Amino acid sequence: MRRGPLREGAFTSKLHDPRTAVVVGRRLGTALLVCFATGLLSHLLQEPPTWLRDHLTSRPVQGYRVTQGLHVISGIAAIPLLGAKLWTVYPKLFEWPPARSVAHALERLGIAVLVAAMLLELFTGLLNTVQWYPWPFPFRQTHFWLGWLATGGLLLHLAAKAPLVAAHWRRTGPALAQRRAFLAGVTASVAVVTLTTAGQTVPWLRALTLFAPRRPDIGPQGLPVNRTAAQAGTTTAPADWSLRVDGPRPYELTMSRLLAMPQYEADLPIACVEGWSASARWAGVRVRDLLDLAGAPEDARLRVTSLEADGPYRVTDMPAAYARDPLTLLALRVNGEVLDPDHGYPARIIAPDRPGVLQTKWVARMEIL
Ligand SMILES: Nc1nc2c(c(=O)[nH]1)N[C@H]1C(S)=C(S)[C@@H](COP(=O)(O)O)O[C@H]1N2
Ligand SMILES: [Mo]
Repeated sequence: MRRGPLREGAFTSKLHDPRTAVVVGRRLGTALLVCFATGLLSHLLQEPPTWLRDHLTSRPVQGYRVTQGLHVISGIAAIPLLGAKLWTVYPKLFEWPPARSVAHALERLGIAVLVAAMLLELFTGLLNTVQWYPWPFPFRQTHFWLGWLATGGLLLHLAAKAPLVAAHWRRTGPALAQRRAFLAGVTASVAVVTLTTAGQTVPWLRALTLFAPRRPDIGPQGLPVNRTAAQAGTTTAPADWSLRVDGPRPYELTMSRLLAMPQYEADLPIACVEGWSASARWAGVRVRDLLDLAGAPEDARLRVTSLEADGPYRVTDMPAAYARDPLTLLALRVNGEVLDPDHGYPARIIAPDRPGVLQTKWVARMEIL
């Protein structure tokens, strides 16, 4: 049986050792921790559970841009780190005997689940940044539950390996030139993938944006587009478009009536869950003025419906903290021009510190809840 990789001494590199595994593991663990925490936050913001809904705040204005930027940056950085970590430990796959005890078998099974969940999690996340979904299951729910599975598996793995991790946290043997070179290579890989993709949300890295799926300054009116008006079937908004607001005092406003209301400006980013962000100067009517006109109570939530016939973001709910924020607009203009159809003409929602998916375009109706 003990042939090929199963032979005694089949792996000769000195770097398949616990010290290298611990050093790479520390970096990978840090990236995964940041990725998990920011991902969790993103899920909570996108679909706030009832207990959280009324405690969310609309500040800092760039909050979601920063956390979601970090989510995608740490996720991308984790890919070469996971590669390095798996290379360091892969000889263990051929351990002999395959299981020494029930505990050992269970630990190996746990690692199999951990590695599978982690690979699938990073793979689905990476493909989401390019909006490619070559699988039959829903991305968001799958990514969410795989995240828990991978993080749970990671904690169990750390618990099982705690003595080994502790023993190799500091270097015990002599410095190894090979290890230093390997770790420098890992650092360089992480730096390259990070620096060439982070520009999709970090403005001062824009010049290095070689591999990011989006350049945040390319698109109509200098802003990228995820779902175009053509894809949403809203290229030609009805000529008699008017905004309908339902509440204690329901009303309808035509475009000219909307334009006759006090207009405000706000510099706010679209911060897409896929990791790109772009700021723009929006102008339009304050949502809170529209709420007051409809006699909405201070703590009322808002439901916004798009002209779009269907699509996952046709209807969105907005907790009171966002609806009452003076920066939250029903935007009619962007960067000094009437909205391009791809950016939501005739009107769109723009609010501070919110995921891009909730910045509803082609608004038809608002409903006070
Ligand atoms: N009605 C509607 N609004 C929508 C969407 C959509 O598909 N339908 N996409 C959202 C997503 S995912 C993002 S990131 C932003 C992008 O806005 P932009 O195309 O103006 O940059 O719009 C949001 N608003
Ligand atoms: Mo998005």
